[in-house]
Amino acid sequence: MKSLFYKILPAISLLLILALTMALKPKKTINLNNISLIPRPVSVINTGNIFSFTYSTGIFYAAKDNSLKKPALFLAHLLRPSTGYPFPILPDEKAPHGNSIFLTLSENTSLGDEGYELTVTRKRIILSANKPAGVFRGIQTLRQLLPARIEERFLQQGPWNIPTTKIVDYPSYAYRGAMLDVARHFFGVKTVEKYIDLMALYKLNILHLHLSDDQGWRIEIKSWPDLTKIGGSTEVGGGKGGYFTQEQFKELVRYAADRYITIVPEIDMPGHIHAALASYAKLNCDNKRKKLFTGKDVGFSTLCTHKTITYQFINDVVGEIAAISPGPWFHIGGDESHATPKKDYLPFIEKLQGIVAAHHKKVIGWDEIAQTPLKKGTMVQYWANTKNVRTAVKKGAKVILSPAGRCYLDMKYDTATKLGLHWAGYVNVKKAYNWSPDTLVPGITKKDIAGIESPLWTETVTNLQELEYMVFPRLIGHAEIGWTPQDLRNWSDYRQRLGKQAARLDDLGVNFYRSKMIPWQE
Ligand code: TNX
Repeated sequence: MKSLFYKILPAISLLLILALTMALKPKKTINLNNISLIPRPVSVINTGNIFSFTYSTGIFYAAKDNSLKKPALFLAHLLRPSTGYPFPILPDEKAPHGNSIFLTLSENTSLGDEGYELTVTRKRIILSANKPAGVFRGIQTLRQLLPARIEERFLQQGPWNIPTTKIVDYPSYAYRGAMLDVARHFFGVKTVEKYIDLMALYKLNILHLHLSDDQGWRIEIKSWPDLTKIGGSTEVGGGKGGYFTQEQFKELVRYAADRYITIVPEIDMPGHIHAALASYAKLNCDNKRKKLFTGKDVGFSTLCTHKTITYQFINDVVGEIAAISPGPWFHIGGDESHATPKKDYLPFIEKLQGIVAAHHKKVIGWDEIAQTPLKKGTMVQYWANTKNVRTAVKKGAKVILSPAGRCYLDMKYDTATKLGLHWAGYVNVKKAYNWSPDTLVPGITKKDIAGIESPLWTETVTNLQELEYMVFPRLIGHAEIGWTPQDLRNWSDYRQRLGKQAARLDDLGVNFYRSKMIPWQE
């Protein structure tokens, strides 16, 4: 007996040593709590392991779901440059074995149009949704689970580890937008595309383009060429302005659609229209062309609402833009028409809604339009007047919330901010984040609200760097307000997560404002 024990002693010791080293070897895990997901998902379960990309990781989608090729391509374009791995895209009926990413459409209608389920195990990533848009939103979550350097566009050092997890996620509000004023200062295709890219990362789905104002007309209208030739030739401060050709506009529409973002075009009427009045004499009541305007005043111009030609003009403009805007909406402006007598404003807006409907679009207008009868399906955008919002809801309209004191990206952060205005107060990062849409306007509840939108007016913003400085990080907070349920949001948790976005924003080359309220980790 004793001799047998001594015989197997070496084997026992070896086993003991093996067991010990295995127990002592640090387990490869990533604490999901150290990872910043914005917007915060509805449900995240940490399953305590890791998945790693390898040279042979492929992106698979079920061949019957050909609509997933687009999100698959987006994912491959994101992953290839920084990892240096080929990430082949392969249609495959069955979920493949081995290290792979699998995109699929499920019948889980509880996820809605943009929800998704993301399951990461040691071997596989499975991303499923009801609609391709949901898969695309889920890709943004996967992206944020990866190290920030994935965003670099040249080869980076691995490893590319992702914590294993199961995430179920969907948005609170269907309309989650940003508005860019390309009229006060013009911003070209490349700038707008970068803006769209950054919106996509935070799951926004609407880009509202403010295409005309007193200082500039920014979209080619073939039947009224002087609108851009003259009206597009300058901007605030007298710079050279610019405009989108219809081809360029279509390119933007496509670029946004590839990211499941809808463009809402706005032609602001009957006020904010001086650039058109400077382009065509016949649009003026006195038949005299106005001089171009390069200042910052608002509320002084109006269309001549009694002239027949005015409605011919509107019909042509709405028709040409509607024809190249696949989204359901056309924004008619309607704000600050101080130069239009009220008795003219009301019938004008009514008539305008009819013209837009004739071109098969639904109207969005700033909150002033609530004073007129509203066609079914019209949405009202709150920026200043809560009474208008309540009136709109009584008339059956849904509202988009853009409260200036919370959402206006052109408001200064604080007294030290050089750019921006402050008529609606200072909007620091906390003030921009720390509010709830469903309690903002007394009498208005969640069912009345389509969503929220953050406008960047550009009287003081002249280039991409300045744009990014005003927009980021405030827009990121708005993106979370639109997506994440109220009971999962609070400032102290959010500021930590926002701080961890710094490296990602740096790698994306974003000139964001380093608010002292945020513990940035660069
Ligand atoms: C108000 S918001 C405006 C814009 C200005 C902005 C400046 C709205 C509907 N009208 O015309 O650019 O304030 O903050």
